[in-house]
Amino acid sequence: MAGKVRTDGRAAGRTLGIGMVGYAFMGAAHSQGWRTVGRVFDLPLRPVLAAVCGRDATAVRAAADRHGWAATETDWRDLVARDDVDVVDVCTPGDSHAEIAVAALEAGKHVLCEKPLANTVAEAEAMAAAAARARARGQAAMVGFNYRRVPAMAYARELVADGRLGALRHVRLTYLQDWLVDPDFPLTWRLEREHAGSGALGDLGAHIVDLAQYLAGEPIVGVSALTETFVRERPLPAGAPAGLSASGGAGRGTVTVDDAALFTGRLASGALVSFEATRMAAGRKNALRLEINGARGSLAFDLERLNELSFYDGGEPARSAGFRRILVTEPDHPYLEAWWPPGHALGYEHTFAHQARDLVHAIASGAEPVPSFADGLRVQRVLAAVEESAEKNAVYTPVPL
Ligand code: SOE
Repeated sequence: MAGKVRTDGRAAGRTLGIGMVGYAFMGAAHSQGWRTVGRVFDLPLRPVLAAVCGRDATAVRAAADRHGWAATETDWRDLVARDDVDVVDVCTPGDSHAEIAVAALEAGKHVLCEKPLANTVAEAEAMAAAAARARARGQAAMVGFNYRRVPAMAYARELVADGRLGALRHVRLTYLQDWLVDPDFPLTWRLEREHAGSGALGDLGAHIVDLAQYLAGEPIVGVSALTETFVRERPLPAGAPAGLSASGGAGRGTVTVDDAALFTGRLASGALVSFEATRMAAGRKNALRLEINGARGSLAFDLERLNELSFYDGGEPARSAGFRRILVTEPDHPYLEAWWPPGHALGYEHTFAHQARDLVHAIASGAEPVPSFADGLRVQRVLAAVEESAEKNAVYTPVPL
């Protein structure tokens, strides 16, 4: 499936044609990843930005020029049908993930799909089934939980898997943003259930559910939840959003998703997990924070300081023990071998290059990429369970004094 022999660039060898659907915030981030990955990492296949697709011909041409795509399409079916596209990268709102990803897999393409995998469990099940059929034909399907590719997160997973924390007791995760705190922020697609599936829950909660299961190496087996929509009506948008910004126009519409989700869960081993996802935490821009406490030690992480990991080793003598800060920039830390000398920090955008790197290796070796569509489905089931629990609203009122 992968194309012509090329010898320029670090990723010498056969090319791998990428076709991307969608070019807004996530499309821009994925473009950066695809543009960079073959120049930084030694890869068995050389990604080529073959074509990008969007409905507006002028806007997609401008996006192609800005982000380095060779050609444009205005119908995703035409992108999927192109001979120079080996991988279809789905960066559209959730309501089109299933249709595009399943069609691309059935057309023999590899697929990378943004998170959350889908808007519903039924869609995610269809996607996971299509991915399993495609896998039997040698195709790869990966879901874009990019925060697994923060070097400190991949290293944290190694520490947990190596038993450095012992049996896990607590996992605590919060993901806080504030771009919805203004009640006049317009009703963009991320606030409409029919397009986004859910609100803070699917947008941010999906990341922390995936991280909890990834870091612990075990599934969440039960949840109990509260969700809330604080601002129920907003101005209709005046035009297309730019990143997370947008301006309001005439008229108002109803918000059909949650603004915040608060839930607890239990891991298969019995460890307790707490989650909080909101886009209304004034002053918190992209604050994904977590702490894991085990019988032998603890870990703590803050995405706003993503080159650092705090580690407490309970095996050290009490008088000198304490949380210490590990600067995760050494060449033998995950993904760091190809970047800068120690201490020369990485950022958000690098996670997309790492994601692309891992997918290219999986395609070349025939290994199943992780997170797979089955992993995406597991997250989707947790999100659905959270919504069900919140709807049932089994709240017990304390007896007044
Ligand atoms: C918006 O809330 C958003 O872009 C999410 O959709 C992304 O998944 C997250 O990585 C950053 O914030």
